Amino acid sequence: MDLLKKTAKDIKSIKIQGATNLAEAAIKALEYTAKISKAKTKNNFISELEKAKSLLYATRPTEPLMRNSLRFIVANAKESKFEDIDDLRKLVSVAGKDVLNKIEDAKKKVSEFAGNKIENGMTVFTHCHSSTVMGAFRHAKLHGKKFSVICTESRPLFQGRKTATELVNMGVPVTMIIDSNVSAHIKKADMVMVGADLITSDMNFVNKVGTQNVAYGAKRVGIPLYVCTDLAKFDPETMFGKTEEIEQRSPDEVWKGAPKQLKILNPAFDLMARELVTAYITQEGVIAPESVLDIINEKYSWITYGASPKSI
Ligand code: RUB
Repeated sequence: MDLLKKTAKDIKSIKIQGATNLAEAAIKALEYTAKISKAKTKNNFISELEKAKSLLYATRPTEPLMRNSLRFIVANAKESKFEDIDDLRKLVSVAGKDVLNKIEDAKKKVSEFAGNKIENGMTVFTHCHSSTVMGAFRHAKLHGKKFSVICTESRPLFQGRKTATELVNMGVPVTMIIDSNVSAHIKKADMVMVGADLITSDMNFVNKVGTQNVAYGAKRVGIPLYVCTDLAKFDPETMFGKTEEIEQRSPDEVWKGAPKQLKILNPAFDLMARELVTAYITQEGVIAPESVLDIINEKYSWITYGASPKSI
């Protein structure tokens, strides 16, 4: 199987998991498509890229970091003056590397800023598996902070086990709880740190299903909720009125062999209102939800590049 098809399959099945990891894999798959293209004209080359982009978009509909990255790279190729396929191939490779560097750089900064928020003696509550939140834990640990973590299992696919295993390997004390026990344990934490899949133009965010319980729990017991995220998870299409689609996954993940008449709902994500967010911890620092859009408009035109009401 070629790398494009394999990547699409692995993203769909969650073998490649989390917004950052899957966006990076999708960028590499697009670069690969350009590299092996046998197109003889620019039109054919671009249409191959567009096809690969659509295949990757369709794997997980709630992932703007992937969409923004692929749209930027393809738009660059489309709008360039180059006609020669080798020149276009190089351009895709350069734009791909540029976006990958931006993503890695953002993650490093977010991990550092979020890690600085963790103080000695703190207990941090997290949900699912976010490579960005893990980066914050790693940063805090490397800086000699003594802290502990409470993490959820994150059913039905148990991404919490990945979080717990990584923390155990890091030497950070961690307690795993079952998802339905969040309200009993959240009061033991000093703060919540979660990742994000998406930020909307009204500054709400989307993350793994179950985050809503965690966020309301944090509000109820009066502890802060920090969303550790690359600003490139902003979905520009929400500026044009798009209502974010929440990915619905197979009922088999919840109960394989369930009675046929039974309706099982298995959404991948929750949408959280901005009022539940203490701050977004981003590559631009720890910022209030209200400031996110201004920063994106001022400094991150690549995120909105090529997005239009027509793309909805
Ligand atoms: C993963 C999830 C993560 C975000 C952020 O969901 O909700 O919190 O994707 O991850 P899934 P990161 O397991 O369904 O992909 O910080 O690594 O981008």
